[in-house]
Amino acid sequence: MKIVSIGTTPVLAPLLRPVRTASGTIDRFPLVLIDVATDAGVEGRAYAQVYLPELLPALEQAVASLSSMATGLPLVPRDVHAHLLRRCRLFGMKGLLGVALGGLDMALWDAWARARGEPLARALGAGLRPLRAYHSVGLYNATEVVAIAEETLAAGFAGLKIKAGFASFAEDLAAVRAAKRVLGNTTALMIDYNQSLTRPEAMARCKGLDGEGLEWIEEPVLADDLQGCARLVQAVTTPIQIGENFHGPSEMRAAIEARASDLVMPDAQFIHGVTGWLEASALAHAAGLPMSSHTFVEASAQLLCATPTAHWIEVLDAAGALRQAPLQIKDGMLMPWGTPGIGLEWREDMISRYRV
Ligand code: SMN
Ligand code: MG
Repeated sequence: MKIVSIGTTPVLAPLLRPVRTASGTIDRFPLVLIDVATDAGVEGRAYAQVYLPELLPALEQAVASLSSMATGLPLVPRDVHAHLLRRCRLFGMKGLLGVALGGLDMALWDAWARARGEPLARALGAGLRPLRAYHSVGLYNATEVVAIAEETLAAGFAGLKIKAGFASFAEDLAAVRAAKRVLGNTTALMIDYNQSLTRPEAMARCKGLDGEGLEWIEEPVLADDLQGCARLVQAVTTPIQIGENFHGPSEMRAAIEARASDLVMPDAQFIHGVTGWLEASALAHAAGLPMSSHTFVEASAQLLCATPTAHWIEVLDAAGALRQAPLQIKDGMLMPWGTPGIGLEWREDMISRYRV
């Protein structure tokens, strides 16, 4: 079976509510939908994402450029991945190019699993199983967060992640305590600083949050400040979580060697797709690190079933408005779909409406 074409469609996907972070707000999710066609009529679907609409054309072009190097090759995802890494060796596969590789890789693996009539997890030799799911939202103050926490409980999530990084630590702490008052001790609460703090401020705020019963504190300092993260791991009891910005498995390996976190949460595209995720899950297993996901709920649901140290699945449903199948969340768990591949069937009417 050969790859005969790879199409890209840029869209600004609508969100239920903007994702406000301490490092910027996402009103609509800039996605590049990726559609792989083969000479056997099997298709593959996935998407890549950026966080700024201004970067969407560049991401689409990066996907198209890599696609030109993959078209005509046999549909053997690992071999295509290795071919693209070799071809781009001089330039390097980080940043936007690495993200494009991740999205393309997911689409190739989707086609590969569809060709076998299996959900991706089963095609990888794993059974489908329910995954502990948390609701991931933006930055909300102590007043606003109450309704969000109530909605989280009503929706049946096992956890809630709110962003933090207000101007004052007092505002962070107030939002945490307001959310905890609603969630109680049975529903987990995580916070995410999105790399917004300096090292001294991060040390002060993480120590100030110790004892608040948080599931984790995410990206308190810059994602590549491994020493800064390692110091926080040593200084506070609350688990430090990083990983959405690991550009490929090699950066995850470096973070593990630096003991930069208690937990890891690679992003399916940044980690370079299914191929990269499988390497990352082996690194986490060898290091004994619980491994969660970041966005890309469709592919992540399949991949976490094949991840030995699977921890949480993040539910921030960037492509939900464009996708036919609704998420299945009940009693705190997300049940991966049993349809072939990663379960992405587009709603063409919504794509027409939101394409740019
Ligand atoms: C996040 C980052 C970028 C886009 C959406 C959400 C956030 C998370 O860091 O962990 O969900
Ligand atoms: Mg995050």
